[in-house]
Amino acid sequence: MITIALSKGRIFEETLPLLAAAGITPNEDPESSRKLIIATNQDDVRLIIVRAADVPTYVQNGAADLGIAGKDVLCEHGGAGLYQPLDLKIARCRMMVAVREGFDYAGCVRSGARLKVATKYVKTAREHFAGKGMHVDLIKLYGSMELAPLVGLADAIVDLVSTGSTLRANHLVAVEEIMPISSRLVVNQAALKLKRQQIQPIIDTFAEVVHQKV
Ligand code: PRT
Ligand code: MG
Repeated sequence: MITIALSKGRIFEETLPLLAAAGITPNEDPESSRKLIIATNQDDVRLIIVRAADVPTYVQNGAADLGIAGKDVLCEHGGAGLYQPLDLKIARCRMMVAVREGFDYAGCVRSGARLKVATKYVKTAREHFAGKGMHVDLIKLYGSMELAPLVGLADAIVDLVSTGSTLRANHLVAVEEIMPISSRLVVNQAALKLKRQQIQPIIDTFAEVVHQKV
């Protein structure tokens, strides 16, 4: 049995064509089904539906053989024990620093002022600001980061931006890009050795689809 860990939403939607190319069709739609284990048209392939941030944990521990996770999630997780053979170039966005309109971020950077930064991505943010030699107080949030500068919880946020409409709607502006983000295929290293006959063709097919798109 091959188990693939996916999250609902954009990653699931953008993974369907990749699965289809590998001849895998889910028997149910996780958006409407409450099942967390979804069978497929292939008797020996199943999907498990987990939170996006939990995908690396399932794969690292061998509870799933394969998974698809954003680079944001993988950076926070650290990637230990995971083989990352392929950038799938799906669910793309950018990890950005954003502040309230009119906030003098450049001035703070120049003067070395201590900044309060709210984010779900504490590790990524810590490394980014340390790399710039900036002193920051990090405030861990679990969502709706955009609110923090509006109510005085933080001077800046580190968050993902795709269209920019969430920032605009909240009178925030992006002031710095930390890194471009896309989703990667992750593979349990032991599973790759033990089940290579089943796993390698899936990796190869995904790679073909990704390369055809560019
Ligand atoms: O939603 P949930 O709390 O269950 O978990 P999650 O947010 O981790 O999962 P999900 O499904 O929302 O995102 C899964 C992955 O998609 C992330 O790990 C990213 O790699 C990727 N991705 C791509 C994004 C976005 N684009 C994105 N725009 N993840 C989140 N966003 C959010 C962003 O945080 C911000 O709140 O969308 C908002 C901004 O979007 P724009 O279009 O207004 O700029
Ligand atoms: Mg989300």
